[in-house]
Amino acid sequence: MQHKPHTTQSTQRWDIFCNVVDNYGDIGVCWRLARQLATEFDITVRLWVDDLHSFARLHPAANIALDAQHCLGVEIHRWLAPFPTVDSADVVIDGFGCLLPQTYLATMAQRFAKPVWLNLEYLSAESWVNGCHGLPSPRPELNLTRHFFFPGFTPATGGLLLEAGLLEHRDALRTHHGTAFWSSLSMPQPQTDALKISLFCYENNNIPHLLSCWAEGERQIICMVPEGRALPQVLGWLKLPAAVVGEIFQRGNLEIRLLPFMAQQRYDELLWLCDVNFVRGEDSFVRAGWAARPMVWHIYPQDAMAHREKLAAFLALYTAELDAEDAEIVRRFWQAWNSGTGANAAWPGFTQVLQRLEIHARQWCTHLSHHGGGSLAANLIAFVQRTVDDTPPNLRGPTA
Ligand code: TRH
Repeated sequence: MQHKPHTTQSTQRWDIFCNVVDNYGDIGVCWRLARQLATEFDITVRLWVDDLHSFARLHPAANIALDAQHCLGVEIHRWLAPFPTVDSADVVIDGFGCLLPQTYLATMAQRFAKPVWLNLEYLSAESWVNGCHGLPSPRPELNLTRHFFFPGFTPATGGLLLEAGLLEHRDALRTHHGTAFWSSLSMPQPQTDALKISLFCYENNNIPHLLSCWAEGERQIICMVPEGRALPQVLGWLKLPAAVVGEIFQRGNLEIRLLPFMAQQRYDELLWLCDVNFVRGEDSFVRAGWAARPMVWHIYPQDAMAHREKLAAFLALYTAELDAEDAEIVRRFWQAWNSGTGANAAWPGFTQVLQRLEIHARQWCTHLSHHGGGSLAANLIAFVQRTVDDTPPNLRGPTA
C-alpha cells in the first residue's frame, strides 16, 4: 500500500476537528492523519483540538500555552469557545462525529464552492461498515452534504493509517535491536532470548494474576509498562505505593520496566521492538498490526456491551487464516483479557503457539498492507477528488 507523494493537492486546505472525549485515541488518530496529509501529500492542514494537554502527551515538543503553533508541518490550533472567525477550508473533517462550531458551519455554508465535509468514523471490523462507508448525509438547512468515512480492514472501507515507508523503517530499527531507543531511555538493551511484552491497556483485573503467572513461568519475560491506566495495578502487584518512571523491577522470571509515556512515533518503535504487544482502543491497536508481532487487544468498553460484537467481528477476521486450534487459542486469550478474568489460565496455551502466531502476525500485516482497505490518507484524498469531480463545474471553486 505504499504510495507516491501527491503534488496536485498543494493548494488545498484541510481543517480537522478533534474533540478529546477521553484518553488518547481521538487525538492520536487525528494527529497521525494530519501529519501524514501535511508531510506526504503537501496539504495545508489545520488541526483544531480542544485539549492541548492530551496532544502534548503525544507530541511533547508542543507548547500548551500557545493557541496556534506549527508542529511537524501541521498548524495546531486550540479549539476555543467562542470559536474565532476563520475562513473554512476546502476539506473539513470532524473527527469521530464531533460537533463543529456553529459559526464555522455558517462559513462553510456561505462558501461559493462548498467544502467537502467528512465525518471520520471509529474503526470497526463489523460487516455493516462495508455498506456505510462513503454514504452521504445531506444537510439541506446548510446546503451542504456530510459524508461518512469509515476506516476498516476491507477494500470496501476507507482503509487504515499507514505512513509511506513505515514498514521499512520498522525493519531497519529491528536490525539494530533498537539500541538507540533503549539508550535514549537510559535503559539496558533487553536480553535477546527474553520474551519482550509491551503492556498498554485499561484497568484490568487480569493484570496481577498474569504478572504472577509470568513471574513464576519458566521463560524470562520483560514487560514494558508505559505510564497510564494500567500502572496502579502493576504497582499494586509490585506492592509499591509509587514508583518512578525509568525504574526496573525483577520478580522471579519477570522484569518490569516502567516507561514514560512517549511521543507517538517512539511508541511505534516500542511496539516494533517487542515480541507481544498488548494494545487498546483504536490507534495503538492498528499500530500493533503494523508491528507484525502477536498482539492482544483490550477493546474500548462501550455502553450496553456493544464492544463485544466489535471484538468478535475483528477476531473472526484476524483469525480467519489460522488453523482452527490456534484461532481458538487466540480467541480464548483475547476474550479472557477483555472479560477481566482467566488470562493467566489461558496464557500457557497462548505462549505455546507463539511462533505460529508470529508467522500469522507477519502475514496479517502483509495482507492488510496489500489487500486491506488501502491507505486511509490516500483514500481520503481520492474520495475528496471524486466528490469534487461529481460537483457541477460551475459550482466548483478555483482550487478544484
Ligand atoms: O487512549 P485510547 O484508549 O483511546 C481511545 C479513546 O478512549 C477514544 O475515546 C475511544 O473512542 C477509542 O480509544 C476507541 O487508545 P488508543 O486509540 O490506542 O490511543 C492511544 C494513543 O496514545 C495512540 O495514538 C498511541 C499513543 N501513545 C503514545 O503516543 N505514547 C505512549 O507512550 C503510549 C502508551 C501511547
